[in-house]
Amino acid sequence: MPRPSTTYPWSFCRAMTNAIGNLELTNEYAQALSKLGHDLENVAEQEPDAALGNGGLGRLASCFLDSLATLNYPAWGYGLRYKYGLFHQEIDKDGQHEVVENWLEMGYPWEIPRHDICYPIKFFGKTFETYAGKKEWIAGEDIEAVAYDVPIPGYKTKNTICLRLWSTKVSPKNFDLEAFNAGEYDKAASLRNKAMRICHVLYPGDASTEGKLLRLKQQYTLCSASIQDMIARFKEWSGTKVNWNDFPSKVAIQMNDTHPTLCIPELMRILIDVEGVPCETAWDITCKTVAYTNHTVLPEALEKWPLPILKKLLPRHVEIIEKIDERFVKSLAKKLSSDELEQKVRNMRILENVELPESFKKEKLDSSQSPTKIAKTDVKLPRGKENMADLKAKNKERDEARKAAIDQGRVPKPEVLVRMANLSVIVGHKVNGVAAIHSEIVKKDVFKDFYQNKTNGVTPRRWMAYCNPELSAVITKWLGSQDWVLHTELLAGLRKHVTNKDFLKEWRLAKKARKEKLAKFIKERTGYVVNSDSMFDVQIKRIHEYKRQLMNIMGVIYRYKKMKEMDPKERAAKYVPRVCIFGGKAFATYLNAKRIVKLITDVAAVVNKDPEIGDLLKVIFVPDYNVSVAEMLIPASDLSQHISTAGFEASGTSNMKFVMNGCVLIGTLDGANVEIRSDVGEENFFLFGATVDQIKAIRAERSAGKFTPWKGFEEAKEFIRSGALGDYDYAPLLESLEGDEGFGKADYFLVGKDFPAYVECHEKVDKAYRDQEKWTKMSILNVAGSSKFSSDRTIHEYAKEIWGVRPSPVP
Ligand code: DL6
Repeated sequence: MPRPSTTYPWSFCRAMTNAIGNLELTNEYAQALSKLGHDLENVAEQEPDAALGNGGLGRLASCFLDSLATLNYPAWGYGLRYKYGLFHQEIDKDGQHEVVENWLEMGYPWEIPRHDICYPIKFFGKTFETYAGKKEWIAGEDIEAVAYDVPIPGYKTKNTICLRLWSTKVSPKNFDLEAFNAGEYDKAASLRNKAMRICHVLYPGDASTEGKLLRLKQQYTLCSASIQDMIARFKEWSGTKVNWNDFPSKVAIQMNDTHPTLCIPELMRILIDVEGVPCETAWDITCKTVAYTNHTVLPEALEKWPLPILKKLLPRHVEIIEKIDERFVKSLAKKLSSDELEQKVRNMRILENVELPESFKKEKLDSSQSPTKIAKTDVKLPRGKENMADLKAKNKERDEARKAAIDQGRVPKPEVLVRMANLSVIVGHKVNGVAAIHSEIVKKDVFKDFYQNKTNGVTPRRWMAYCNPELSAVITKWLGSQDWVLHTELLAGLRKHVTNKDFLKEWRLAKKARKEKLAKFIKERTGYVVNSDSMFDVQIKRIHEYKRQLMNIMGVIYRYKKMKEMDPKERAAKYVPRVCIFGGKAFATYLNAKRIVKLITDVAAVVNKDPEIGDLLKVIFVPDYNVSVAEMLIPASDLSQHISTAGFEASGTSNMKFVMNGCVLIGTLDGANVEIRSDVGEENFFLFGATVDQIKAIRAERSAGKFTPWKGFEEAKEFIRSGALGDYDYAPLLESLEGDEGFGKADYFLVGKDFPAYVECHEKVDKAYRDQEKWTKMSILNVAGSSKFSSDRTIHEYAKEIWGVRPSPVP
């Protein structure tokens, strides 16, 4: 084998193994450790996962950092250093329990505390106008953000970039020594506790006002510290002569979803109030500096914050946001006719539930004014399904009725909300979605102009070379070099070997080696024994109704029921042995997601001990799904499920990882599945289910009472209801599949509608898997067609088309 770094068969790829792999020092490390009596794999496994994200969004950012470093871009990543990461998932007889994830318990050796890099962060207080006519914000709470740097080395390059994580503390000058000496210890430590709380946990509950304030404090801390840091570096670069107009050509900020949206008013505030830049120039600089990536079209995931809460916490920022909103509304008033104005403004402006002032309507009539710069944006903002053109008239009627009811005091006045996505779209110079179909939806329904597509990608270092050394070695051998790790387009070269029996055999052996490892891991984690000759069918991702783990487990129930109805010969002729593997965390307050977890484990308990079924069907829920578990499962999978309701999954990234590891997908035309299917070849992808275009008509049919569910679906529901799985109350979960109308009800995610096609598609999977040679070819052709899904391609696109940045290799 030409290169040492992928030949070492470790199981998990943590920061250490990733770093030594990228530095091409794996074998040297392994040898050095062995001389000291240690095994690299064991040492690597001691490292905890830094669980600083919730799912695809954070993991995508990590892949991007790897590509940025590898491709020699001068980039920085910013985040918060949470004391406790995403919770640790425990499963018992009642289902999922969340336990604190104490990843810092033993310290984290890869971070470098930078006590020299520390910025003040302010909250609450009031704003004043100074005698000089400037705005000043006198804060009510002062804390500090201190940097912890995690180096990210690139692959085969000297370029190492920095992930800077902020932790919060109080300055000693704010310690209340007087209170302490008076024995009032709680009072003395009160500010310190408030500061510490900010970086305590990822995504704290935000149902209460206190919870909302805490989340906003987190978001603002990230934005303020990072912007101050960028400005400090820009000033250092500028030397004695700072020309603020150079800022956008030196700094590009990519907002990864809406959580960092407060970067916008913070950059404006610092430029105007602190640096004395004129408002118009600050506006221009800010627009040219920030760009926004939208990662979801789910209405509930688009952040909106109550204006009074935001105002209380960040009074100066709200003034700036209100100004941006006002400019935007004025610009619309100049562009649109009076009849469209009200509805358009309602949809597009930053503030929700604010009446349009009469003066704007009047201004509309005054056509003499020239348009302002903000008039660049003509966007249609998210209103979910209600935003269809044909519902316009209905909406107008409804709005008028609602307004009358509010005016007459029959219903309370709705709270004014700040729509963070609208703010990002209005100010950002580019907006992009994360897969072609997602960007089409974003373009049509959400953000009409200023949209781009940047299909996501994943790093082939971690997700092929390091997590699957066995398959990587086969690829390297047959391609003749390891260059594919940097140039994934070379993977297409595998196609020409697809009829070579030796190649097919080596491929199968490599897959089998990973399956054996996984079988061992499953036994350790769950106690269940699985046969590694079975098909490994895997669905791992956050548990959500739109991702339809429910459809998967109902499919398993249906399969089990049918098997029980058959005699052993018939059963063995129809079905290939399968291990159906699930993994994923349900958000702590998302009850239906937790019920789905419980359902999977209940089905496992019944099926796995049924002697009549034996190895023909096993069900596994791997607890505490995280990156390390993914690295164990993905290389060992034969089939993986990406079965979201069409139009709901923005992209998905695990689908890309599975394809790169020679796993065949079953899925809907959703997210990046669409592009994957086209690149690997339609015959190498198991497609089923309603398309985005069909869904509207299906829902209409359903609410007109015209939908008759398939008998097989009713049988699966009946099995759950029957008590065969124990006495857990599944009624609320089953109710979500029933009824005629409503979000989250009436089978909103079309499980029943797609179920027959899903079951039929699995029959095709069984048939294809029986022919092992055919299946191996499909597996190879998946890898051969996976080139586009490298995050190297994605990063080059962002750099060229959004940031205007070129690689700058370290000399
Ligand atoms: O773009 C990364 C990832 C996509 O692959 C997933 O399809 C999408 O669900 C996820 N989005 C989020 C946003 N959620 N919020 N808030 O996690 O982004």
